[in-house]
Amino acid sequence: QEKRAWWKEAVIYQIYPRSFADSNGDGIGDLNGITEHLDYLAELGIDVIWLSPIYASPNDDNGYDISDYRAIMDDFGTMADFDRLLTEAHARHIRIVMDLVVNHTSDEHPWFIESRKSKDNPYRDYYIWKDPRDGGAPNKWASCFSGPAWQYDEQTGQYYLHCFSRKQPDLNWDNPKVRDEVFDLMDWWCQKGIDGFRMDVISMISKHPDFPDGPVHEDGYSDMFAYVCNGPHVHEYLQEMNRRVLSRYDLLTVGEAAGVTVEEAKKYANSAGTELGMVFHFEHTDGAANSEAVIGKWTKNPPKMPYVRKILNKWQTELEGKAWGSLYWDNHDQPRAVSRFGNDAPQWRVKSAKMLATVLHMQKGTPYIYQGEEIGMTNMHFHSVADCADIEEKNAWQELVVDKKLVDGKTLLACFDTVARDNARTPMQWDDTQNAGFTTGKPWLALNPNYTDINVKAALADKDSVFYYYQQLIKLRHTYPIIVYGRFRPLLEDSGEIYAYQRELDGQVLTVAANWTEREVPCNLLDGLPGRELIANYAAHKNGWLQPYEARVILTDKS
Ligand code: TEU
Ligand code: CA
Repeated sequence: QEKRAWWKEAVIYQIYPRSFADSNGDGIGDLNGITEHLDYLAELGIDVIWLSPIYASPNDDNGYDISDYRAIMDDFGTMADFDRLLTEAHARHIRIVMDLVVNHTSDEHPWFIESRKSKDNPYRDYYIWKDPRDGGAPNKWASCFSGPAWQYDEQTGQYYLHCFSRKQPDLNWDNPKVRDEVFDLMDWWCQKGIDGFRMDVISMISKHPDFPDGPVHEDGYSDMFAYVCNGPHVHEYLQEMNRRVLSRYDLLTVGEAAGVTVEEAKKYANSAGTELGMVFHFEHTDGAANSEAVIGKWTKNPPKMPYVRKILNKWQTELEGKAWGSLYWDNHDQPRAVSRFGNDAPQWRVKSAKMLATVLHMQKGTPYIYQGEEIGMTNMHFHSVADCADIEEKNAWQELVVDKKLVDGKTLLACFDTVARDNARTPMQWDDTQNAGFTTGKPWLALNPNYTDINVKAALADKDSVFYYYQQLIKLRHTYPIIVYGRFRPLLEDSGEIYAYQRELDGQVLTVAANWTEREVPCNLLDGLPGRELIANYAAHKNGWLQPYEARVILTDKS
């Protein structure tokens, strides 16, 4: 029997503050903008908001490069605004989970400013510095955002490691002082009354002590992932974090665990609770693995349902009784769910968005909704690299199209339309007025022009909208323990079109069937099944068939 916890029963809503709501007309979403829309989130019924980073930052990577962990980014407001947001959220029984970005800091963080000054500076070992090798970088690792993972620093003649951008130097977690600092700042936020942490690339805090090259690719770079993810001390450090901070509060913790396997996840999110509550894995969203890539993560192709199903089913069954899972289709690093996994053509957008929501929200684990997903927001169309704001896209363009000419611009733009992070970062579409009610000024990133049709106002006015379907799914989760705690059992695993499974708890059975295609598909799984329909995205079903993108959920009581 699963141990109960509020964060296992909760539904989380992720806010990317820069793109959510602008309260002061500077074109940038902010904390007061979020506070103004809390009633909307309460109406949706979510329990928790995960805020992407709101700390002081030079914004090389939109706040994932932090220069002061105890201050609010000027663009987003003040600490008083934050305190008000926290109070107002709590008044609506909505909890707030902060993004904790401590694999790296900004190069403008005082620790790094000190660290780079001299080899004997007390902060030197806060970061990872190495001597040059053969007059060049210490090894061949490529950074996640193109180019080498090492940056040479004139001042001291050494290189520092940055797994992400040059302005995101990696902290040295092997230094106990670094761990003290991190645990202190976590404690500071806990004292404020926040409700948890989403931990950015927490699987990367322990690096292989030898920094081996690994197999070097044609372009002269090697993959660092095997040497930076799930490293030798990662579990030890998280257990220390758990002892020193997490266990002293009642928190939701979710580790963003790049490179995590299901075996590793059983340690990070172990049921004994010695590390984290749960982790995000990337096996079902990893573009390179689930559809043919053009280069690196860049692909033009949709993922294939049987692959996605195989991955999700594996995580459902393998974690059972051993670790808690998380459920998501998209986030601020991923394309829009309905465009990637569903069908965003006007005639199928609503149906397929509801189908995807059903498949995910009836599974075991804590579901995450990314802002705009609940109204079926879609991917953007990028006409040129000038339409992109994301450092990952801009660097990829420079390296792949301009410098190395490995792919032509048209192809890379098509890949951007398919998987670029900016798809998720176009501003939230509130209504059909200018700039979708997101801002009265000039938005920091162009809106998706389809905001005239797809927006919150329209969704709230239409009882068949994606919004009300999500609202219903959330209510169901809050009503039926089987949806939270039921054991998962896969069905029809050979089907190329249908994703089906069951959940079981105390003799009750929940049966879920979803047609992942725009064709009618024969299916008699639900015909004559005793019980009642909890939710469906068609008003009437057809015996023997699942209609295009049809999804249904039947609850059968103990006989
Ligand atoms: O992401 C880390 C990560 O592993 C990826 O999701 C990565 O951004 C993606 O594969 C690039 O294609 C986290 C944050 O979610 C992301 O926004 C940050 O850019 C990154 O860490 C660095 O902090
Ligand atoms: Ca603003």
